[in-house]
Amino acid sequence: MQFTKSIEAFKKAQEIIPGGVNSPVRAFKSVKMNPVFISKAKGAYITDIDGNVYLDFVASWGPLIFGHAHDTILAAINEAAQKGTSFGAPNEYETEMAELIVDMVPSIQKVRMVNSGTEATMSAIRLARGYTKRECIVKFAGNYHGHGDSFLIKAGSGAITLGLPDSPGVTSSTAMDTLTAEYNNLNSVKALFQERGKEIAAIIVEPVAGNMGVVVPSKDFLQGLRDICTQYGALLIFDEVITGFRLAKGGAQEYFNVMPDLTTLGKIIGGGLPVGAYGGSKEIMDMLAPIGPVYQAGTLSGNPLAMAAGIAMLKLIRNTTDFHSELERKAAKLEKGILNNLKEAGVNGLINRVGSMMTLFFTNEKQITSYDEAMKSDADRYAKYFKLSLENGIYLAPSQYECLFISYAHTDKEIEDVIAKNLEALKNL
Ligand code: HOZ
Repeated sequence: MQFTKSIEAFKKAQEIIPGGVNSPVRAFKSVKMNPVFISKAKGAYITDIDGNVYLDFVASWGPLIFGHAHDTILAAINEAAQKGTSFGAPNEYETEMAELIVDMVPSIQKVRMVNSGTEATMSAIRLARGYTKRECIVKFAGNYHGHGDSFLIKAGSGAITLGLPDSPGVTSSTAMDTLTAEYNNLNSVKALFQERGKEIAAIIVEPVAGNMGVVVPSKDFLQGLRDICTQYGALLIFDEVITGFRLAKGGAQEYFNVMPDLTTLGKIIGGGLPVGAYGGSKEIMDMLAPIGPVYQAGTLSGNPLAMAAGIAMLKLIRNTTDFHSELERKAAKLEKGILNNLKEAGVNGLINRVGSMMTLFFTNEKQITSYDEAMKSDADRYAKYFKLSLENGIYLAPSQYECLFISYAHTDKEIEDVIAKNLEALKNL
């Protein structure tokens, strides 16, 4: 495989864009490669500017759950674009989108649209603070909620990938209001509440962690968080930017049957366009301006193109009766195939998976249930595996600490092909 044009493009980009990228993890630093520049994508495949075609398991970090450039979503965007690209004024797309979200996500009665998952989480904790009149939040080591200041404390995703889980530029007073607990460890949460329960506005959690690699919540963890929040009068925020609509029509809250007070959404509800949202009960959401005192705004919020794409996406999900069962079936098939391959190749590793999100960890650990355990993985081995996979025409996340996403566009034949190529890569590590 030739990467000549991507190498040139990266050189040029680095001169005028910090690190040559607009989001750090894209730079392929942790996999020690030159990033590939993408020219186009359709269905389950993406193509780089050298003409290399890859079977894609990143799916723009999750949202393209029906594959790239789906005809129905393209038609919706095209139709909306003919009528104008931005109004900065109320439009009926927004109400239709809100109706779909309220209908599908069990705990949401009212929802506010924003432009990214980061905006959604930043706004959700402001709302939680305004509602409870308390200042601290609890987050979990290795969870990632976008790049808002309050969340760049022991953060996952690109922050772990680059070894920068705490960022300079976050003031010490902001950092002091973020208390960190251990994922899957209710005692670590209880200890924080016993000491500072009256100051804690909210717990924010990825109901399935997807930014330290996939880490599955233990049976009692999410319900335990619900109980602690109820006991202390704090709000429970599920960051469903990844899990929303992916694990079930109603996201992780439906999948695990645990209801948060606030939910943050992103990615999938834009059908690949920039979008985010946060929602909850009428009582809490009505604290927002213009009804209530908590301020949050945005010219592009509820943008007609993003709404049209998101509406088309949510309708596709809602109307495809075998959607989640098919994702589950294909993902289970891939998981089983890779686990057999690990044995056959004699490589130490394990897979964490919930529904269509999974991570193959190269590790000697028996299980990965927390940030500390995830950090013991062999990121160098992943880098080698990534390179071999890429050269075999398989596009994986360029970091050990991200997810592999199955989409409805992946066929059984493609999954079988990937399993065969995976064995080859594992044997060559
Ligand atoms: N883990 C991030 C999304 N959940 C990766 C996307 C990015 O940082 O660009």
